[in-house]
Amino acid sequence: MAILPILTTPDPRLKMVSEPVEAVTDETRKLMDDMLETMYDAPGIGLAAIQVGIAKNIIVMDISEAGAPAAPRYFVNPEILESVEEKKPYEEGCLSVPEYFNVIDRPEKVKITYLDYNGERVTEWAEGLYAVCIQHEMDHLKGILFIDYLSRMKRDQALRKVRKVNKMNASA
Ligand code: GNR
Ligand code: NI
Repeated sequence: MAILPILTTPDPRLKMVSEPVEAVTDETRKLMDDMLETMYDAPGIGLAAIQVGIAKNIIVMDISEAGAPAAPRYFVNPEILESVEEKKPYEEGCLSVPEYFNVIDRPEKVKITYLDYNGERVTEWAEGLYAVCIQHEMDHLKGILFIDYLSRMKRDQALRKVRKVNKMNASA
């Protein structure tokens, strides 16, 4: 296993549209293992492959509560089949936009289909934090960051914050 470097905005790779995976192979699973380790190390509750520079439709997630046993989830080629009309606000953050948080409205339930760690198809409804996180991660696969939903002013504020954090980390 390996901890991979996480890209931060304005890295242009974060705007790429990721490609479907042809089959879930041992190579796919190795990448997912490394992504999970990278996510736990960060720490974060989700990670899309493009955040480590790989433009493939792969996501890892663990939304279990602190202190609870680890509950990793793996998503290959996820698709949203249905979304409810009702939107719910949630304060989001992103490892690619370090130390910036803001509230985003998203559909409160989405029906998704994806391939799991073993390449088996799963189709289910996601709600609560699961719905927030899968939509945030699937946006990464399309090159979208949560700050793209904010006003120009708030997005610029986020970008300034990231630049400052990156500068501090570089000099530390
Ligand atoms: O760790 C993360 N926390 C989070 C909080 C609210 C909404 C979305 C997220 S995902 C984020 C990790 C990340 O950047 N995934 O792409
Ligand atoms: Ni993110």
